[in-house]
Amino acid sequence: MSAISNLDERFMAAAERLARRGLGRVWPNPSVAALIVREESGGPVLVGRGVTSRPGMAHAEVNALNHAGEQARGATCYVTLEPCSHYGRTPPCALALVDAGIKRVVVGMLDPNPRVAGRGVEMLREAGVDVTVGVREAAVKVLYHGFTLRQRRQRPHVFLKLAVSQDGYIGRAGDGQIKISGPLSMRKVHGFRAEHDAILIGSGTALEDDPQLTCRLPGLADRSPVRVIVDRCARLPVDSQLVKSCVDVPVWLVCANDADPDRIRDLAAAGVHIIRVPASAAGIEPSVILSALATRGVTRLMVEGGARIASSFLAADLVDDLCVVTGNIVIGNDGIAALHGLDLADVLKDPKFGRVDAGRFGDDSFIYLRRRGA
Ligand code: AOF
Ligand code: ZN
Repeated sequence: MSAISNLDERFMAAAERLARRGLGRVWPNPSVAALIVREESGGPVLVGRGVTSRPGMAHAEVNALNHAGEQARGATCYVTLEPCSHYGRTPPCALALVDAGIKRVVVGMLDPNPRVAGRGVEMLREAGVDVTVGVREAAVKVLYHGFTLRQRRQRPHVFLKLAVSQDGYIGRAGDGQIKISGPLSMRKVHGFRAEHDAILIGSGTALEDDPQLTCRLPGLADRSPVRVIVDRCARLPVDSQLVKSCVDVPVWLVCANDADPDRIRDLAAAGVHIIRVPASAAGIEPSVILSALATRGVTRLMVEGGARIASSFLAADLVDDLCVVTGNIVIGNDGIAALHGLDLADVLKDPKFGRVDAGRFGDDSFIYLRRRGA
């Protein structure tokens, strides 16, 4: 096995950036990127690159090999996730790499899918290919955290985003949607939406704000995540913005098994996908919601509120990443607290989270935390 070089790190970092662009796009599959590099007398030359296509279509390695053509013979393949070894919807990528004459493969991390889990690397080595595993592994693991959690724990990665005023409120009672964050934060939030498979809010927020929850960045309109509404009693109005647009961007409604059948029928007729789950008087458990979403293929979930949903996910210890944006506004009287039964300042100090980023989006400040050891 050859040692990890600085060049390996650089090509893997480039592959990682490419793979990141596909987040939220190819679920339930992981978004993988592969680069094919030839060692020429003047130094390394990139001859092929590929990313995972939509589910059922080609994997990253095959796209990269097609791009490289005959130039792949004798070259190195940098790939963020272990090449697959199984006949799934596509034949094994490990065999495709061998057949194309790839001489060395550099892998970010092993595939947590039990059908692969090291066998892709074995297949390559048995065919005489030189394989290096674990280049930039910590960074690559972040990309595939949702894919890994879905495989191992039957739940997606959960990213909670909160926007609060300077005095710590998320809105004013009875006032509908209040602008808390400025335009730069909104762009950032829409970027976050594009990187997730699904976005979730509670019915309180859906009724109060009548939001769209789409990604509205120029050129990224097709990157809107599935919109999930936790709505125990199926109260979402058929003439809400969400329902009216559900043919273009899906809406999934998670309601109690005993929710009103007439309401469910009307929503289903309008195109809403209904997910019935067990519920108690206290509501629907976050773990039940996450398992239902994982069953339907969701690997990365963004939670956008309101207070009740955010608190229940935090209290159940089901938040992996947390971003709090503080807008340049004071709400004052009648403010709605960001959380119920929890103090946001305590959550931000909780040692189980580590800070990955903090700074400003224009006039707003933000802090981004991630569960340690994730
Ligand atoms: C790769 N390269 O680009 C991806 C891989 O249903 P299939 O046949 O598409 O297989 C999906 C599985 O393949 C997925 O669960 C994961 O284990 C692996 N994903 N593997 O070699 C890729 N996306
Ligand atoms: Zn594959």
